[in-house]
Amino acid sequence: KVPPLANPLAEKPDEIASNISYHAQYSPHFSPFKFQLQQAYYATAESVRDRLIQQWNETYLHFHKVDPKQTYYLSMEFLQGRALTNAIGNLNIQDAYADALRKFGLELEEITEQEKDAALGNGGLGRLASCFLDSMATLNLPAWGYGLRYRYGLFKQIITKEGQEEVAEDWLEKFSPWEIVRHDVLYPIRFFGQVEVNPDGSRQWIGGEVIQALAYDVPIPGYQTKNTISLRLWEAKACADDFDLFLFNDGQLESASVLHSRAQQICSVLYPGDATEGGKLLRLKQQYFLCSASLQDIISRFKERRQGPWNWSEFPTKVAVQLNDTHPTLSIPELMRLLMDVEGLGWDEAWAVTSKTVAYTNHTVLPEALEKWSQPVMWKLLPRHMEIIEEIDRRFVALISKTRLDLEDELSNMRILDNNLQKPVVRMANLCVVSSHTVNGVAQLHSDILKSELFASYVSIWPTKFQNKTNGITPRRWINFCSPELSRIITKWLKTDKWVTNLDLLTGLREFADNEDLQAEWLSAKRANKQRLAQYVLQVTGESIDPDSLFDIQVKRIHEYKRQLLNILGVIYRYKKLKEMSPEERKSTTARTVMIGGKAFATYTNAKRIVKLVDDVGSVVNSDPEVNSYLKVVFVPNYNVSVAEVLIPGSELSQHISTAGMEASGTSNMKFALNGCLIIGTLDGANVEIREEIGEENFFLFGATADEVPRLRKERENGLFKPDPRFEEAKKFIRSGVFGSYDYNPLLDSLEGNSGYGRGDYFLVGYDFPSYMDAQEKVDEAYRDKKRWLKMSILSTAGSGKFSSDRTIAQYAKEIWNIEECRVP
Ligand code: DL6
Repeated sequence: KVPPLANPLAEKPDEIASNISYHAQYSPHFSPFKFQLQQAYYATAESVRDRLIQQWNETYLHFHKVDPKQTYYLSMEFLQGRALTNAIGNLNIQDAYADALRKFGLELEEITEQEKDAALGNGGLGRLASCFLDSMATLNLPAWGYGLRYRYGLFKQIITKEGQEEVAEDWLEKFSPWEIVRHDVLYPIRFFGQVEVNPDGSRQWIGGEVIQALAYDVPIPGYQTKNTISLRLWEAKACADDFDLFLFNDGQLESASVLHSRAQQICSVLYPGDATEGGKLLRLKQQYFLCSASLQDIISRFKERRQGPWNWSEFPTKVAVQLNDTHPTLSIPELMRLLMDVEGLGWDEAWAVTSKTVAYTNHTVLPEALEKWSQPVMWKLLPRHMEIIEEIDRRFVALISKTRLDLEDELSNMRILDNNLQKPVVRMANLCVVSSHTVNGVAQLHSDILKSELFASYVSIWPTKFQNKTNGITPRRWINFCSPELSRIITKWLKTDKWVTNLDLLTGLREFADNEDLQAEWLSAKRANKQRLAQYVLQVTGESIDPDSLFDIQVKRIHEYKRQLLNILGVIYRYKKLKEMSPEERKSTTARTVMIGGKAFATYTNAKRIVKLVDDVGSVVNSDPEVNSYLKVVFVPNYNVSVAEVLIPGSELSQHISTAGMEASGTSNMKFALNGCLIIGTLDGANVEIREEIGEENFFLFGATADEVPRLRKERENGLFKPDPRFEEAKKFIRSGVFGSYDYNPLLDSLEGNSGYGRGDYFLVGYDFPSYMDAQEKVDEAYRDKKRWLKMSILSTAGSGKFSSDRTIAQYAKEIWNIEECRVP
């Protein structure tokens, strides 16, 4: 018997249970009268969604009425992870939902486990965007996210005997209860075609093919506030009359729906392979699709909120557009086009509006990640935008030639267009720097490098344009919900739960770092998290790991600059030494479980070799009875947000060991530190600031510094590098074939030679190896002193306050966007 839907704002378990049963019966997605875990998940999610919709609509109306300046965060990636735990946590109704589900004989945890991760992102940049949305909502800021509704998220990683295999991740296999399609929000998006000059000299882009962008909205609830903002994801759709019924009836089934399948391709996957021309064109289409749909939507909202005539100079006082890296750069020429060709503004007026509206965040200095698009491809796909880009470039050259003769020599590198005859390209980062009012890096060291190296020439023209905004993470997902027991202890000792929205309060733990009672509680919470992690590892790999050993974790995208290779070479050396020890000697060592996880881009061969090596080392070490009670090595497959939520709380040591100067910030370092995990790391990205905050005595530092790296590379080129014998021994051990018959020579060869990106040990693994091994010895020693380790762990959490994304977003709001809180009453 199903009671009618009770109050969607229900808080009592009985009412909630009746909402759940209502959805099970009247929002059916399965055969009737079945209520197993899947059905229960969808019904539970829908009951939570009712509540979100209520708050969401109120937020929408409130923003509409107040008409504040609003930020639009444009990103090709959002790594949202699961939504259910987060939603009921932010709404503070976990206990009521747990009680309600118990009435059906179900546990909340088993229901939340049913949800597939929304993995519409690749790594740090995408997860940052999702943490930012949580903070924007929590801080009651008028802000929205815009992205793409990829049919398949980031691939699922399967580890086989051959190494990593990629399988499409079907996050929409059934459906997502968190998205609402807005059938009334639809914009035309043109590709190809030509530019026509009107009799009055104005220009118009016509012809080509037109598809539609359809809005899907995902609610983003703030923590303990009514404010619920939107993540608007665009889906590509062909127009109904693009289906050629005549051809279809004539048996030409595929030709009949060419535009439908082209539209489908646009949002099929995140980062389609770009080795081919077709792949490159598809990526460019995706980027333009996001930019055009979002800007048409932003302009339409700007108009809708104006009563009576408006002045376009008002636009930047109502709209801030933040470009999450260069992927949405086409927003710049698209906004210019819409303002000039559709709204009839002149160049100067359109340029003033655009450059006061758009700001750009850089997330990398890696040369291969700095986007450059082929000019011929751009002319073909976006002819009007290329005209506009050429004009921006021409005006920039004129400005420098007129006012800054001293920059003449640097001008060719500063220009937006690289007119190299063989391969003319558009440099997207340069277009962003020239056109944005603000450019920021994501950690102090990275922002300094941008100013002194990558964008140095621009700094003297626009000294105030460049800022730093050190990244942050949301404390809700990354401790409060994923480590409830540790959170409860923090609340108990701080005598307040306000730290969840004011993370600086964690410094209050410092005075208790030596307290034996706190240490005992801390130990027991960490131990429970380690047991949960051990259970997970057993379930996904079949490997049983010992919660009494030190849990040492490195999880992130696999990349040579992140140096998972340094980690595994260290493990190999350790294994060799353990083999050489007597059984008695082994007993005095610190037992460790090393876990490494992360996905390698499908075409990045060396990264895939690293995955294979880690897995092979694991197979040998874990089955070696002499050693496996002192060392285990696990490759954790398919690392994603939900896996991180289990790994991070159970970690004790985490590795952030990139070549200095190459990791823009890192955000997992912040998540680990917040969870009382100690860091072994280089002075790179946000490690520098984390170490400052938690104290250098609580951080295991090693390696060259960023300003030493160029000299060290030069010395190596000149044959001056003398490898440490331990490094040579580890490589030789791999070459001896101990870890199987796979050919590791190409990987090891990348560590030899004198120079070259990806060769000649460009990432300085050999140079940093000895100091890394010395730091690892200090880790072993510290871990043997349980009290000391616990104190360091507490101090790590206590020093993590700065790394809340609430702090980062408050700084963006004040120092870049100039927006203010707009709280729903
Ligand atoms: O800013 C978020 C995140 C940083 O923490 C990482 O250090 C950085 O590697 C990452 N960058 C990218 C680059 N993608 N592109 N282009 O993901 O950003």
